[in-house]
Amino acid sequence: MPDQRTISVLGLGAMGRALAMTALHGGHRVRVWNRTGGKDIELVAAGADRAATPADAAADADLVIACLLDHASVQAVLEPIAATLSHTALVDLTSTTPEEARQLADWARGHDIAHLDGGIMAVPDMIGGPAAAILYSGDAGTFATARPVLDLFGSAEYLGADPGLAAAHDFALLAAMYAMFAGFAQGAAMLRSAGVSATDFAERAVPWLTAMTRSLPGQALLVDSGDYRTDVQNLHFNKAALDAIVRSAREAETTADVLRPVKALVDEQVADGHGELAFARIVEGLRP
Ligand code: FVH
Repeated sequence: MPDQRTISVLGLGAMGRALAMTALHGGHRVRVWNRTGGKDIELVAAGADRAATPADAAADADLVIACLLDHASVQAVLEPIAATLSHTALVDLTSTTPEEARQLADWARGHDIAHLDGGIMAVPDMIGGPAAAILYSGDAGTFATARPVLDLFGSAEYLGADPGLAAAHDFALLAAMYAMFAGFAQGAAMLRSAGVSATDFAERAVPWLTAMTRSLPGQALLVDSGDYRTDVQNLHFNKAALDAIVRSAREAETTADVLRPVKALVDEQVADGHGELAFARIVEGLRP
């Protein structure tokens, strides 16, 4: 293997294990560490080296990958080994907020650690497959150097030098995902009282939501231009629709808890005199 590297993976939850196994299958030397024992058995059987401490894992590694629960656990694991990490490349694939990513980057800079933050847009089973995407931001040199390894995990996209950019995109995408999942739950609850299973609902929801996502680029143009004029389905129309859906939820003896914040945003726009404009204008109600 011409470009075999020593990769250290700190954190062997479901995602850390998937990353470590993928790096092993890519032909790299992989050192693994986890706070509690027993999660590395398959990896060690596949050829990974078990490290007793984070410092042992990170010592002289070409690339240190942290994949821990959250920012606090990243700090707890990395801060005591700052000296070991000095002059190595650190990729943090833990989900953190943009500010937390920037804080870690500042800390890393202060210890001569090259830092790259990553937002994983995949679940563990997808790692190494064609549907996995990971967004990166921070040190461009580290992205370039680590690229052959990062490409093993999924498509790798570098968003820019601001270390918070990957996390910002990650959480924006997750916000959209959670709203969609919650919308599915609301619809499933409403249909359940009509005796329709969630399975049947899902069969209809998938093509419907897929078709609706095609309107997103058009909505984005309105948001980016700030010009929300529309010939179709203005906020008056959407207010009437949401009022009826909330009544329908009541008839189905479910709450409308998922819809209520959406309705509130629409109501606010209409009350402020924007009823002739497009639904996308609710984004203005989300500004501070
Ligand atoms: N799993 C997924 O689908 C998502 C997809 C998108 C990205 N996320 C993020 O990836 C990070 C890790 O996720 P995970 O799935 O591996 O999570 P867990 O299986 O819960 O493993 C958590 C690991 O973190 C270790 N840990 C927690 N607290 C500490 C601490 N204070 N000190 C040291 N290690 C800590 C934990 O260790 P242990 O409990 O086994 O001892 C696990 O190794 C995460 O940010 C996701 O949001 C995954």
